[in-house]
Amino acid sequence: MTDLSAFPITGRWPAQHPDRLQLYSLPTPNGVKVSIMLEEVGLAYEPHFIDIMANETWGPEFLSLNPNGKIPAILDPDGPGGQPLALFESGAILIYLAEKTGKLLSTDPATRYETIQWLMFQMGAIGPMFGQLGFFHKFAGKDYEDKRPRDRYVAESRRLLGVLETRLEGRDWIVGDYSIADVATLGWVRNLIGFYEAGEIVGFKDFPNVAAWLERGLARPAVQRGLEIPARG
Ligand SMILES: N[C@@H](CCC(=O)N[C@@H](CS)C(=O)NCC(=O)O)C(=O)O
Repeated sequence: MTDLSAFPITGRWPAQHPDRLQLYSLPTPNGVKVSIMLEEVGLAYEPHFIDIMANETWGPEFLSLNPNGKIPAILDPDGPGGQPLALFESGAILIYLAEKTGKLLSTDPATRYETIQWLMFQMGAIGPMFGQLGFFHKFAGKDYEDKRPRDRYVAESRRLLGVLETRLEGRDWIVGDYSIADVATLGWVRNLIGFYEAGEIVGFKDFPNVAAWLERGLARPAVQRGLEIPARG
């Protein structure tokens, strides 16, 4: 039987199935990347709901796995060399799971780098910019009198949607077949026009390729399942 007791996070969120990959997450746009990926590749895993509103990522147990205090994070009992591997940063986790399972990341070197490039585009641009727009449009920042920060993130989000729109011209998916680049990006675009209620302010109707791609992605059963995981415990 696998023993994960050397990892303090398992003291706070015990593994009922220590032989399975442990997922510490929440269904936010960053969290669902990993749950969607796990549903897509069919690995056995055990999800743990981490309540960020209750600051659970800032306790010593969570910080012992991710010193940056953010979901998602994983602990794979069967990592490289059969040893446990703890990992944070959703982009790194997606690459790890793709390589572990041989799914959703091409082995053709050029296509592989192209996919990682678009994954990084999500990590470095789409996520941070859409996230700031959410803050200034829907959350605490919406009450700020000075609208320049909000306008800046509206303009930048709209510009990024334009990049995606051009990229998706004549394509079903961001790079070749459905890949981790799509897995990373779907939840963010869905959130922008859904939970953040920013569809109108960014003019989402001007991006029909992105809308069609989002619909294609959301039609995948694994995506639908992943969007609800982890369920609140
Ligand atoms: N770059 C990180 C970002 C993760 C992130 O921002 N997670 C948010 C939820 S979407 C979080 O845990 N926030 C909790 C907090 O900051 O207190 C990744 O992609 O994994």
